[in-house]
Amino acid sequence: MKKILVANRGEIALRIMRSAREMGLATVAVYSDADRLAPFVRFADEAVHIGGPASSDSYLRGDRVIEACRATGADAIHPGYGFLSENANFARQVAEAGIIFIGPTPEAMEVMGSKLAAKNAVKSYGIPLVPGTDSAIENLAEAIEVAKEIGFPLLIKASAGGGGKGMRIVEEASELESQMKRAISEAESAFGDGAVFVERYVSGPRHIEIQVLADQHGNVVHLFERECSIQRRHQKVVEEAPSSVLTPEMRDAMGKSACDVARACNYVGAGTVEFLLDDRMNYYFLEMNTRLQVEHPVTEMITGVDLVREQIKVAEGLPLSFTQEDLKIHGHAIEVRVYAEDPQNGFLPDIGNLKTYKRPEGPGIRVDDGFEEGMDIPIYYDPMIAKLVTHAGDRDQAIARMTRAINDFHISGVKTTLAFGKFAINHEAFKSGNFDTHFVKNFFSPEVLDVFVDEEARIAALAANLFYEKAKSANTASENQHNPEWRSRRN
Ligand code: MV4
Repeated sequence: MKKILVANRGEIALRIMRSAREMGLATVAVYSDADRLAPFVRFADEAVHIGGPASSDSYLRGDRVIEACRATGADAIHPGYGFLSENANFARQVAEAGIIFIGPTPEAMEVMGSKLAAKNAVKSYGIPLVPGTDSAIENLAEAIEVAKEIGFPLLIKASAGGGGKGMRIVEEASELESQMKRAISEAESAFGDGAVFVERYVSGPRHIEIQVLADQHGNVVHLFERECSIQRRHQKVVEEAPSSVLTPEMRDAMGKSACDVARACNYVGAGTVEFLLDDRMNYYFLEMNTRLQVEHPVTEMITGVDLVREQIKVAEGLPLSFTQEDLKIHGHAIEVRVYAEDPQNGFLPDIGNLKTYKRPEGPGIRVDDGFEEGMDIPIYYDPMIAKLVTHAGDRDQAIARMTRAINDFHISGVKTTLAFGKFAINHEAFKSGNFDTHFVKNFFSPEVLDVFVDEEARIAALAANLFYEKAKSANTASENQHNPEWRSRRN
């Protein structure tokens, strides 16, 4: 492998190319009209324009991506996340074109893309599953039969869904028929596959996922968990590693289960196995994501492993260079996603120009982003501006470091979720570790940010006043240099 094409954009394209370059590989970017001036395009050794700003005209055009590979002589494609990353047909076309797809086989992607196929694949491995059906429910009589066993509330899920798409809660028997009908017709129109199944509804669960790595020689390891319960409408907001509730024994058991899920589909590369953890610390396998995930940096921070580098080595056919026993957890890492959204106005995307964009710096801080000061945030894609990651010796220090990093992240021109992140990680429930997937719903309302936003306004006013006083006494003494007010008002 000599040259890698990255079929993605923004922060993840940049992040992948950095590892590729460190490995001595040449890099090719593909870009849309909207990304002509983006840092990832400039960073690449070569760049190929593949179409208009809409994803469907560019980043989702597998044919143009493969053509760009041919034109540049790239011998591998890294799909990043989103876009074509979990498209089994694309992976197949890539292989047929004689290009290496940096990821699992199309077959593994297909098995895990179908929640029912996934359940059946792992059946013989003794992995805990939420009580429910393992084949499509076709009619009401069947649903009533299952409901009698598992009770209410229950959850109807689309087999082709995932990531929260195509789920319906049924509170009582009288709703079962209408909800079934709706779920089936929704699944048909959304995924072209009307297969639905039923599970017991686990209320107030935690979302814990395990990072796995598998090579082409049958070696599978896990790189511990990420706690991802702090999410809003299935969009993760804060992720951390390790989880503050897992005992070493639980971690071991869930890690082994995750490796078994990977084995069950002959997985190759980096993947993530999602589990629910209920209030009695029972865990259940939910689904496997067959890609590198947005939140992979927290795992990199606590393990010291460069996951993209490992993905590339595995795709080249090299065996993993470490065993499970070699892997240890070092300290604690937290990621806060910074979106160009207004948390005080229903998280509406607030695209525009990044008038000010100053990143926090210092030990234990990592910022994965794809923007620079003065750039416009395009309306066509995900409104994530940056992933802010802190790493420290323990969880309390990682929280303190994140708070400091958020305070030192200066963005103007667009509204961001920075204050929301600060609210979340400093909330009593987060600090204590006692929270679940309902955190945002339970604790967040737009007013809770007033204190943070006001605080910023106060500091700005104070700074302006200090500046004014200093200018006024510029040719006299410098008594304002250690203004005690300034110190006491800092947070
Ligand atoms: C569940 C569940 C409760 N009970 N399944 C949402 C994402 C998808 N991976 C599966 N999801 C859920 N499945 C049963 N049987 C609750 C969720 C869920 C959830 C899971 C993880 C993170 C956030 C969530 C938010 C709402 C619901």
